[in-house]
Amino acid sequence: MRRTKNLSKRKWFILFGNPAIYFLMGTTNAGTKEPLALLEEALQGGITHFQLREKGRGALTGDALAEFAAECKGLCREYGVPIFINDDVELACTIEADGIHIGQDDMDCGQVRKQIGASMALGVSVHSVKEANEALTCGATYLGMGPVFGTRTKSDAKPPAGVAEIIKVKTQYPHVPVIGIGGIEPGNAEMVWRAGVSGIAVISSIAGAQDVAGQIERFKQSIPGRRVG
Ligand code: 3NM
Repeated sequence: MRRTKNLSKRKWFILFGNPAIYFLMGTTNAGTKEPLALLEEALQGGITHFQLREKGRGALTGDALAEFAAECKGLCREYGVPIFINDDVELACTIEADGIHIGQDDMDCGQVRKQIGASMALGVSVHSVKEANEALTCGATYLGMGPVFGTRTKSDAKPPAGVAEIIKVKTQYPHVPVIGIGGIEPGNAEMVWRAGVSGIAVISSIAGAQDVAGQIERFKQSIPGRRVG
């Protein structure tokens, strides 16, 4: 069912209050599906967060990307789901996204916080307590940590790291939302939840599913204590 919510009035600090099923996608992840149709299937299926991550061969750029991003935002608004933009401050500001996500090699995190101001959420990929500390010092709202498992989606991904560093970061910063990413599927998600994450971020296991809504339901059932049936 569609819900219309004014997310601009929503403060970022409650963005990860409930377990998050955070879907990442760009046009190059949609396979044979029409990208916006795939996003809408995922929204209907109950994703809680969306990140536009437009990467790889054939990725949209310039006006085409801005137009696609605005369409994604419109759809996300209809379902009351916050939209994040990967790596592109200008695009995030142009479409007034709810947040931006950057990696360690992308941009200086403090500089990004200055550019986006205080009200936009900032996600930063980190791999250690040290990087977590640096990201939080320059104003990160949440941390992404991965790859937990092997992934073929990100060509320059580091070796699989499991959940050990996630547990260390959560021990040091229990109140900071951490999102696990990389090779997460319904069958291996439980150990990620048990490491204390606020959410799991997924590309291929949702984008490539025949039954997108069914797959999202399986992810929901992987949340300890939330199993249904
Ligand atoms: N970042 P899939 S792994 C975008 O380790 C991304 O920071 C990673 O895709 C990291 O769910 C990754 O298909 C790819 O494995 C996630």
